[in-house]
Amino acid sequence: MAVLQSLNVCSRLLRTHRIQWISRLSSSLSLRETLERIIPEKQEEVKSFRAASKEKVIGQITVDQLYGGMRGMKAMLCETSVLDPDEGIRFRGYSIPECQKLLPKAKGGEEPLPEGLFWLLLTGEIPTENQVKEISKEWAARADLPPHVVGMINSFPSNLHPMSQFSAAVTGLQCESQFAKAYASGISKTEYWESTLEDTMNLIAKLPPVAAMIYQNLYHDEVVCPIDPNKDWAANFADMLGYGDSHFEECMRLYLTIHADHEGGNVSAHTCHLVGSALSDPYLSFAAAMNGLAGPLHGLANQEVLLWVTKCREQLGDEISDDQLRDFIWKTLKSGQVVPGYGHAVLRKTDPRYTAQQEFANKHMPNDPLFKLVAQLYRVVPDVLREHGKAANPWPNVDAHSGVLLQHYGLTEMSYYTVLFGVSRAIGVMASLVWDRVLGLPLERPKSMSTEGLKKLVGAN
Ligand code: CMX
Repeated sequence: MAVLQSLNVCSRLLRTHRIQWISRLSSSLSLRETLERIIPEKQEEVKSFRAASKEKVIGQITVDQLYGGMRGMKAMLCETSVLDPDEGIRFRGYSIPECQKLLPKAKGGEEPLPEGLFWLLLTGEIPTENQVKEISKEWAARADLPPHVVGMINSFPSNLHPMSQFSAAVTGLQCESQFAKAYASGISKTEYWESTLEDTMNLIAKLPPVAAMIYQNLYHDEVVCPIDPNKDWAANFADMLGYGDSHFEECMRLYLTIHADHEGGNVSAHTCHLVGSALSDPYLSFAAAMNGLAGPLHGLANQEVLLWVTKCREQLGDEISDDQLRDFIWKTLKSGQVVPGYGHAVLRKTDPRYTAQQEFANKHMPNDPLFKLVAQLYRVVPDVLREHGKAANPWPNVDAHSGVLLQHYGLTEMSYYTVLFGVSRAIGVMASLVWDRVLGLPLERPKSMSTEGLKKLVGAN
């Protein structure tokens, strides 16, 4: 008995030491080494799960879903994040407040570094401060733009929307694709993820200078400042935009973290996955995603919110009563428009990305008049939308709040806001694209039906 007990103690000690040793080892690995450690295990898990469960039914499709934008249809895979209708987004299982608490921060800062979220989305693990610093350094080192892209951005006409400039410039970067080169050289399918990761790192690194050039050309005619290799990605971006004070840097860290990923079915994520499934390279896949993000029902809603709120202030002044606000909202609805920043295809409660921004505003700009108006809208809009009776979700989404923060710091050019969303969205959709290649996901090709075919299928006249 005594021998057994001491054997148990020994094995527990060995296990504890092994766990400590593994976690010490893990915390010193690079991103690529971490992925190399994780990938074989995950591939095996998916392979055996798929083989054991391939006939299991996970849902049914109704005629209404076919005409209704496939809402609720479980039809795709996304490993990086999951969206719960009531709770909102979880990145690899972590809520936004948990990410705010656990992800590494800049020295003296309170908001998480987007580099840390990228690591989490790719690996499922919370990185150490050093690991995040390495990513910041790598992105700073990879940020140079090829001369033809600089020339291209400089020659865009000022009436080309910033999102069109952004997506065109990303397409212009495509000649740098390591994936396209590797594919052309005939690499094996099992190696696709490695060059996809290289493209992902290069693309994310280059997005801030691309976006900053577009901003400076359109609104300030200033030259974009060089990257500082000692600063993090968001702080460099803030500098390049010309707003390099520590509060704006914190705002950008939060902004670029919370907009990064919203599971797989939203238009930008789904587009990136779909285009990537044709083995179009990461640059082409991301440019396509940005063309989807540019729609007013998706990412452009942050521009729409500011236009709408500005119109409200122009018509009603700064002191607006709840009754006046109610009338203004009704006017919008009666003219057949949507209330921008409210409603969601999946969410049924206030978007936690809205709440995170509200908390930031409460901390940093409690007396900002625009923040007060947005808070007043939060009190008034949901009841109006309920009475209107159409929107399944009367609560605000991420876009209802982001413009307020940017306006406060002087970034007032609302037609630019979706570009910031796009820079952030790269983190999520590109991490997903790497996993698409890790798991060897095939060409996406669902079956479409005609109304005639559907009628026959369900036995309708
Ligand atoms: N104001 C007025 N009407 C709204 C509404 C809103 N904010 N949200 C939904 N509705 C309407 C829809 O237009 C639809 O009307 P019809 O039946 O006449 O077509 C009806 O309510 C039912 O729509 P739903 O099932 O609640 O919402 P959907 O899943 O079809 O659409 C979304 C979701 C986001 C497109 C919609 O809520 C909307 O247009 N919101 C305003 C735009 C916006 O904020 N978009 C940003 C979303 C977040 C993001 O992707 O960035």
